[in-house]
Amino acid sequence: MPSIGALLIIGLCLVSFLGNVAAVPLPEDGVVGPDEDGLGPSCTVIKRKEWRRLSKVQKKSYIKAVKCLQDKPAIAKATIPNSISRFDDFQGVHIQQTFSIHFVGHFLAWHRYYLAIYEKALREECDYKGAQPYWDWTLDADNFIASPLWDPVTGFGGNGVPAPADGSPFAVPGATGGGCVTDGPFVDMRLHLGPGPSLAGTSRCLRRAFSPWIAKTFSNTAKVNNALAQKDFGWFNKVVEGETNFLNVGIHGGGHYSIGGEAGDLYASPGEPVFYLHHANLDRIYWQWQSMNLPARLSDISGPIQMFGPITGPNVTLSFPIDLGPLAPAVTVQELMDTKGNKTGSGVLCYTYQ
Ligand SMILES: *[C@@H]1O[C@H](CO)[C@@H](O)[C@H](O)[C@H]1NC(C)=O
Ligand SMILES: *[C@@H]1O[C@H](CO)[C@@H](O)[C@H](O)[C@H]1NC(C)=O
Ligand SMILES: [Cu+2]
Repeated sequence: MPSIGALLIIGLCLVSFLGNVAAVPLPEDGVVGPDEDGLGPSCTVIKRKEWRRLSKVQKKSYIKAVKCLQDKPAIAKATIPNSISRFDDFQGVHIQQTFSIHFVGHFLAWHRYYLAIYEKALREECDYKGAQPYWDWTLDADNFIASPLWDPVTGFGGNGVPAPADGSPFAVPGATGGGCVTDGPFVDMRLHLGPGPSLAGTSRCLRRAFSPWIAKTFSNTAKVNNALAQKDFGWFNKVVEGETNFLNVGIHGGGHYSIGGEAGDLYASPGEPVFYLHHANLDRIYWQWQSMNLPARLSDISGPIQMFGPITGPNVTLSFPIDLGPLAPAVTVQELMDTKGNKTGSGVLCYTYQ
């Protein structure tokens, strides 16, 4: 059993009213027509795009929707009493389930569903018209600090203020900053849950501790290609998640520890708004891997049910339940295998990547 300490560290719609004459609704950029595949119109497939392919207006509308979620009252108070906002609800559920959703066979399926429900909340509760954007961090691996994601106006703001090292032997290599963010849309954000496993009510700032070394070492194209080259899901998942040490944090850990601070907290990382763009990118890579051999890979699932579970099982199968607690009804892994499953009648999802 790994120590908890060790785990801690891994741890417009432009409804175009042309004046008030002939209101011609323009198709929302990023949404494709219901008939794009010649399939039934059971859902409208939305297209998730890389952050820098969004227009300025789209970027602002995404960030506005995230802030809206941070202002909407929680619905999960029955199980997470100190959750204040809908944004907190998501973070709280991740904190509660940390030990049952990482280093397990359903790690990618669980986070896939979690993201889809977050995207749904942005769209249905906060009037966001686009799809969940993703962050292709390979584009920033060699110049992490210069990433447009950290732009204070058209991005998520930058690094945390320098903070004294906490003396932890698990300090992230190359980490800088460490304190509260000093600019951008989340400069005044308050986190109410965490850090770590704590669900006691707090009021904390958003912390970041950029590590360009982590980005360069783990968030590069060679690492992604290595994951994509894996022959079965078991190996793909292992390569993506990596290990609980800084010699091999995988591309999952790369995204988390390159941002650091809240994002580097195995439990509380969804308190970092960029968490959702990082995980969308992992999900995109997962879908890319599946798409290389869809007939086989729409049903390839394996890996332990229990964290670091024994090789002798029990293992995750297609009928394994994925539970988001108060966020959404439970579904099976099977229902999450196809990102367009609701269109083909095999699941609950309805998005694709561009
Ligand atoms: C679980 O999966 C492992 C690795 O694929 C396999 O060796 C083991 O037999 C499986 N356990 C059960 C109970 O099926
Ligand atoms: C999936 O599609 C069906 C119609 O085919 C619809 O009734 C159902 O609500 C959809 N599920 C989700 C989760 O969107
Ligand atoms: Cu997670």
